[in-house]
Amino acid sequence: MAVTEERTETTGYVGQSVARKEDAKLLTGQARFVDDLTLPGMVWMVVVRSPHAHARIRSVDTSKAQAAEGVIAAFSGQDLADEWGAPLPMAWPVTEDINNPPHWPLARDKARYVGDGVAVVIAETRALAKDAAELVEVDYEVLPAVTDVEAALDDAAPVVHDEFGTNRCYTWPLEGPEPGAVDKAFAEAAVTIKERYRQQRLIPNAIEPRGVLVQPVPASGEFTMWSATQIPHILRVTLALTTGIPEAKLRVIAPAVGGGFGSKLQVAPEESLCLVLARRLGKSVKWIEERSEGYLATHHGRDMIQEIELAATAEGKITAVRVRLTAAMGAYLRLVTPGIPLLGAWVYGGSYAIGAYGIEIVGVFTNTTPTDAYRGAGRPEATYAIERAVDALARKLDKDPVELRRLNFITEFPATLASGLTIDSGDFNASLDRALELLDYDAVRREQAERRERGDSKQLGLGFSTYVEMCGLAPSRILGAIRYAAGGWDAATIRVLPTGAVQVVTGLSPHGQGHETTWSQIAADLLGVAYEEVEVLYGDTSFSPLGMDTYGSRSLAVGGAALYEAAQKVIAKARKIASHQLEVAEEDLDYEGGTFTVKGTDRKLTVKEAAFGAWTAHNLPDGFEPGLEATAVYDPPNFSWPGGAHIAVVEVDTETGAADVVRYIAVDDLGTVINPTIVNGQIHGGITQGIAQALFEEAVYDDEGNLVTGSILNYLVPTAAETPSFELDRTSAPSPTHPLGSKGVGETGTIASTPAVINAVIDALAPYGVTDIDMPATPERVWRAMQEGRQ
Ligand code: MCN
Repeated sequence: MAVTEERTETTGYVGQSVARKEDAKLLTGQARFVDDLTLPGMVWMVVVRSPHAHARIRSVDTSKAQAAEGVIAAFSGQDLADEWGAPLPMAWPVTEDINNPPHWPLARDKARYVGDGVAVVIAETRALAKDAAELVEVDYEVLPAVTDVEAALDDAAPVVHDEFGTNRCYTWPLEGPEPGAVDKAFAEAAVTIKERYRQQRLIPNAIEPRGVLVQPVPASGEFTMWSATQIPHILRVTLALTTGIPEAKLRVIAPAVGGGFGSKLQVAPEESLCLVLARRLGKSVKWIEERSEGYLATHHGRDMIQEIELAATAEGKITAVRVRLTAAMGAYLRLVTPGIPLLGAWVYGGSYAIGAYGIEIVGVFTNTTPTDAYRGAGRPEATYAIERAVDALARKLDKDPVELRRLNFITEFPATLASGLTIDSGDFNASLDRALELLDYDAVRREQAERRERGDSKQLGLGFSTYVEMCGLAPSRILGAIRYAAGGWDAATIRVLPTGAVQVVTGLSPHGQGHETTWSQIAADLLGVAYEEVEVLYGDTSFSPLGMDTYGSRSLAVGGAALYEAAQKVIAKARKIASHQLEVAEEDLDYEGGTFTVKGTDRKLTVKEAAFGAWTAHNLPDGFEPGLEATAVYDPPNFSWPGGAHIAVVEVDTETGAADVVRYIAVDDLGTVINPTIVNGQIHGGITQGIAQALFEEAVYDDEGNLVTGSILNYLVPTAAETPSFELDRTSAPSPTHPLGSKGVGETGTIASTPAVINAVIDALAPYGVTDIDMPATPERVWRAMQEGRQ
């Protein structure tokens, strides 16, 4: 990997690539994942899943399974009907009239996708439970299924939820402030283009499959749940609401979690099942997902058809963007399914100063695994559409795609978008300049021309993506305005212990992002202690009751700001102790790096000394509460707006159609960077996921609704061998609304990279007249596009 030297100037820990605190435990196998946990008397749950995409359940006979060796119980959906007061939660009813079907943890009347749970078996061991699950007899009446999102809107299509009489789930429109402005801009435009793109369905592949273990204490009615989840706090609230277990009696722990990428931002049927079965049986119940089971039962991502139109002046200034999305919900609405396409709805104008904007989203039920958050969630789709459309406009006008981008960039900040939100900061030209410099644009274009000239069998293509992203979810009042059921704030508590060691409790729930490290860096700098002296605690509702967890690249943008505010409160308290003990007014104290100094003297008191004084409580100001700790809850005033320029250089083998990414340059504006190595890792992973969508991955269903790509053998997750050595650099336009000036990074790579790669493939194939290609751009698709383009 080539990384240009980080240019942050720092004397503290922030900005340094300190080694990750988490890694010693992870690399030596001492981190404890759910599957490492065993409890006395623990039993195992296995879910019996429908082999049919659409089938009425006539009856479920569990008697043979119940009689099998080691089996403790077996239940159908009907058997467990009284366990829940409400269906699984759906927290984002995007419109008032949304069709919101009840989603019970086990199907009761119909199975609606291959993998839908229809029964459970609980046995002494996992193997015995699996064997007995095969003895459950389900009498299905198989019904015709529909898996294609557009076909599902046909009047003749099978209806997934009979009660609605349609597969349309909702229609959600958004138009800029001036009604009719979009139509007017299109009517007056010198040039218009209309493009149609397919966002294929993707399957998240966290390295650790899902898993859950619930321990009941029947005497007190208490439950402890360990789950491989991104959202222990949201789980606790929603499980309490749906199962009737009092919230205070339910403790949710996210132990070591091996990644999620959105797939563990869920209140899953299996979590709810283990909890109610532990209550019913009075035993600890464990479930661990198998990989191919996860392909069916963990939610999927993307799966939408996009139509995007641009209106422009003759010179290429974009005057309006109009978008229509047809988005697959899958068979049920999970936690935030309907809201995922909306997360992109505000940024289909990209980093460009467009005049007018309108979008309509239609959510559609299909007989497929439900969709929900997958890295980027709505924003990779938006960025793909606008970045490809800008290239299409450049082709139509015969302009350089770089120049067309520059012509349209937003250059004044804060910038209010035609969609209504305000980007607080950015400098898109600066990132693009730096990326072109790293690339050596002219040289690569020259080589491209030479290869074309000599008819080289390996043609070069150059693809750009100058993106802006909306992350750091989110200002609570905006979430409320768009009908999301929860808030977007987060919390931090800082305790300076008597010895001066610092304990930080965060409401986030990291699962690979390295918060122990970056939170330690921030706290150590603010409080003037060593990095090693900071301990970061997370992922357990018993000691961090306040939190909204980790997703949407919100942790640093929201939880990091809460950490900063908590530190300010601790410093303010310590200042009172220093003023009292040094016998000067608070204003006469300077504070830097953990030490208060009386102005113009060398009389000092450190935060550590103040903490010891706060513990002995022998000499505190009147009314001062002993102990040195503070909690802050931070609700962000705006989203976080990272942006930048990504460039892919692709070599296409014209004989086989194979596209190979040979160079990848990413220049991102993340404001203040806390830990460059962690950030690079986030960008590497993100870009790899974006390349995966462009070239490799696709969930394919057959006409009966079977998932054809049902295993990691035929669902092509790329490895390091399929990616180039990334060339990374950064520019910085610090966020004015974040106390550290930082912007989120967790999704940038995924959001930016997919269109860069596809634009590059299309650019390589320009001599063949190719202007479009579906994802993933497999060798076969590329080869066929070349043959069709030639005709
Ligand atoms: N960071 C930094 N400087 C910045 C921005 C971030 O040093 N300017 C650091 C943060 O302090 C944090 C990490 O980078 O340690 C990521 O921060 P942030 O952008 O706030 O993202 P989150 O921590 O909220 O993580 C969520 C994000 C998402 S939405 C997905 S999806 C994703 C991702 O993180 N899933 C991941 N990265 C992942 N990484 C791993 N290993 N596993 C996943 O499942």
